[in-house]
Amino acid sequence: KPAERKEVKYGPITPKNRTDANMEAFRNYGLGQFIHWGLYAIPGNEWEGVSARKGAAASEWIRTWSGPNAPKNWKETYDNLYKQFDPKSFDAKAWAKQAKDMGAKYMIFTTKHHDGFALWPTQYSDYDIMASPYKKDIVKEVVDAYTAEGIDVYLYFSVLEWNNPDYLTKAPVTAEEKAKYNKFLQYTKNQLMELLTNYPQIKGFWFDGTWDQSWVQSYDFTYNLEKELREKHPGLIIGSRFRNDEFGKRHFDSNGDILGDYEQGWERKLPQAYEWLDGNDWDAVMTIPPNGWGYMKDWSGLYTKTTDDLLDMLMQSVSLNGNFVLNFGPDGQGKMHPGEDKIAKELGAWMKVNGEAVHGARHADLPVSKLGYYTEKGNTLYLSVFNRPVNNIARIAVPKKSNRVPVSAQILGNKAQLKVVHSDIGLDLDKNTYYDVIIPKGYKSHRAFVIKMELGEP
Ligand code: JFZ
Repeated sequence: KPAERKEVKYGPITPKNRTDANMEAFRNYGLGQFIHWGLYAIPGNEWEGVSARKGAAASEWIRTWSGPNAPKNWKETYDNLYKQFDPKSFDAKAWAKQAKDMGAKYMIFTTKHHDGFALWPTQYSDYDIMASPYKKDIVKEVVDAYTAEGIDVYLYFSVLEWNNPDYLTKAPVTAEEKAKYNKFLQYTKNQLMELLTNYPQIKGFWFDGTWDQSWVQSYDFTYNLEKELREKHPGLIIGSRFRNDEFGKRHFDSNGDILGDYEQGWERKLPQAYEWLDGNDWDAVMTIPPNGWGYMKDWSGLYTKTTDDLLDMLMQSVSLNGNFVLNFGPDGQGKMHPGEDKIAKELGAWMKVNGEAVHGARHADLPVSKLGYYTEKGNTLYLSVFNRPVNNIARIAVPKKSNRVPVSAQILGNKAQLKVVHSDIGLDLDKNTYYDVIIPKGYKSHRAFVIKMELGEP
């Protein structure tokens, strides 16, 4: 943050930490699902059976890469994939059921990625689902199915379009460029208004592809567009990746104030300390492969995150007041990758027992634990134990000045009451005191488990 406040005309439109019901719901989600689905699902990161790129390649970017086995005119090939898009196994209700069983409370769906192909029937382009053999409104199916399961829907929307002749990367200079790009801006606005008209149930937008100078320099347009979107859809939630101020500052304006309702920069990474977040709402989005949001046929040779890895990230996120959003990339027929199915099941089984430490839970103001992550709900404190101590003593440091300390404890999914012992071991006596929760030696768990503690007077 700058020492002195600067005059910023195109700063935040909504206040930090909105207190309305929609934002409260956002804070309570804990776990979300992202779905990247589009034409890139057909190649699945391969040209004729050979990976376009190995390692940290993002499969939904295949149009930009030739790769060892790409057809000569691979961009043209890609731009004709829509003629084959006919997902016979697509079942939005099955996806929504899976997400619900996994414990997801919101989902983000790609209406249009960087390739520009719209998965809904749009009046403003011919490059949409109606041009494909499928010819049905996929966005509607998804919005309806998830809403019916009680899962809030957010729409991912890429501003950037690779193959739109009106799109520019650099800020327009000539009159001709300006006319073209203005047309593009109008088109973007039309599509966004159209999405709000068609799918009034949605809770928010998850914007992407807003980093090019053309968009950055359009701060007057984007500021007004944000206002119009909010007027049309009261309560709408927009992340910090939508726009920037007149000095080109994205996510946070020149005074360090967040632009939008939550910080949207945590992409395949997590904040390591609560202080980093400056009290802002946030979510983190995560892939299972190293980087690959769209379908990847072949996971071999890649490190794909395990259920335990993901649970660790989930609890870290929630303990820092954020939502953790796990990405799925269904194949060209609409089926999830088998590896994703497995993870969804395992996460769901864990969430069934431990979900109360996630949904509606908040950051707990306690010294960080080496054993795992704290979350809290009213007078209930949760410790998700990822590192079980060899002596089975879960030692909880409590600031001396605190008027709430653990008075009783159990393990979620287990009825037995655990012993709680005040063990003032004499370290940093002026600051903290300690409460030991005794984990029964016979208690076995093959994953992280959650100690639930009631807090009361010392
Ligand atoms: C973008 C897309 O390019 C990608 O295909 C995917 O949809 C992902 C969710 O979003 O990629 C980004 C965007 C922002 C950052 C990194 C990758 N970032 O802010 O670090």
